[in-house]
Amino acid sequence: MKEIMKEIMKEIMKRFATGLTTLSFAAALAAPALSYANGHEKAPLEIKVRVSEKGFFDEKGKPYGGKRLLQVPKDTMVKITFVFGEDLTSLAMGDTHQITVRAEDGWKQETSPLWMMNRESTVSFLAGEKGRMQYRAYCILECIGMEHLTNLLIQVV
Ligand SMILES: [Cu+2]
Repeated sequence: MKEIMKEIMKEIMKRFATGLTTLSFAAALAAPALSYANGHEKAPLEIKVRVSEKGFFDEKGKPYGGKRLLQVPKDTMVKITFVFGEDLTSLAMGDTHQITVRAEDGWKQETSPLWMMNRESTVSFLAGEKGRMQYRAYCILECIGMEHLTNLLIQVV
């Protein structure tokens, strides 16, 4: 009787161990599939850009524009999250922005409208895809400060 119990326990332990192995194997298979679903080995580059009546700013509050471009490495998935960045005290707080990112060949992607109730929207693209070496981001709505939201240059390096 004791021997039978031992055998059963052994069998249970064996199955348990096999089950665990199967699980971790499945997890190992699933993980890269999730991270690299786009088929590119590099991790995506995530950038936040604040949008306000004063223009485009980085996370530290430094303005883009003029000679200050946004540079992104070639063949990298770039995710730019545009963030509604109006001051609470500004009239523009009630404003709405909507940003288009456009390449020289006409490819473009738009954010959703950015305003108080929808403060973030992300645009993603593969930098340098189809020979695109430069992108330009600008607001497509008539807004306060639209003259400052015409030219965020994104350069592929
Ligand atoms: Cu705008």
